Amino acid sequence: MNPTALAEALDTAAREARPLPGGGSGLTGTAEAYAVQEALVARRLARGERPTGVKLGFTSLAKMRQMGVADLIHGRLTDRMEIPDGGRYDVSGLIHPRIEPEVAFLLGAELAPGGDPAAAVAAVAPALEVIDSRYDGFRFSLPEVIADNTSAAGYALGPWTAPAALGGLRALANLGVLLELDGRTAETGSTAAILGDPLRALAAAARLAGPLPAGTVLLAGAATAAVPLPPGTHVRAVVARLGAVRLTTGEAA
Ligand code: 0L1
Ligand code: MG
Repeated sequence: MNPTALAEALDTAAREARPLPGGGSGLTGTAEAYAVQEALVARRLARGERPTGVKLGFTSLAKMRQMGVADLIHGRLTDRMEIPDGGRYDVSGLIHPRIEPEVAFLLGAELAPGGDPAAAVAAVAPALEVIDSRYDGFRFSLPEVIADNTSAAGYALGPWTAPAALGGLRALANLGVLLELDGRTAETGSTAAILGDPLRALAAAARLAGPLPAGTVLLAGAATAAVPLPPGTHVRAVVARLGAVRLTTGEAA
């Protein structure tokens, strides 16, 4: 399938919540896969969506093991994907959503590849990411998941904290992370699972997708494996010292 046709097929799969079979795209290289991702995101922007940031995937061993891959990947975020903190999120139009706890960065200045990530950060926040692979059963090759904008579907951001309030960004290297569904612990972990220190994710994002302009939101990657996200569920993620972020999925029809 050529890149434009695959981008259209992935876009339609997302809009109609009808998954494609994974493994059959014929994509072999990452350059080709990112060209498909760009064409896919361009379709969203042409419908009026606004770019808001970048996300990284497979930044933790738990996620790499869960999905059977070993490479860092990146995708694009848009305003249409943002879920207000504490808000309601309709999952009825999704295929098989999963949710994972993350750390988000807000850039106060441009970050070029090789630039100083700490100097560019305006604030950090606890975050939730909803992923929804457009491939049947979350089964895909690495180029296929890159083409599918790294399964991006939605994200919620908790309160922003300035680095000075943490005594500097080194504090982020090992903070406890909790993911609760309906008040029950679903996953626990540490920010150390994110490349050993989430700040490294920022440097990686600048290298892979930079320069990143001021105002960019970066989802640094999951601190735990992702868990299924059914309708009618209250979700809360807590990152020590950063606080909590919440969402509730709509009831089943
Ligand atoms: O956010 C992520 O970790 C990207 C994951 C992409 C693969 C998946 O669908 O789990
Ligand atoms: Mg993620």
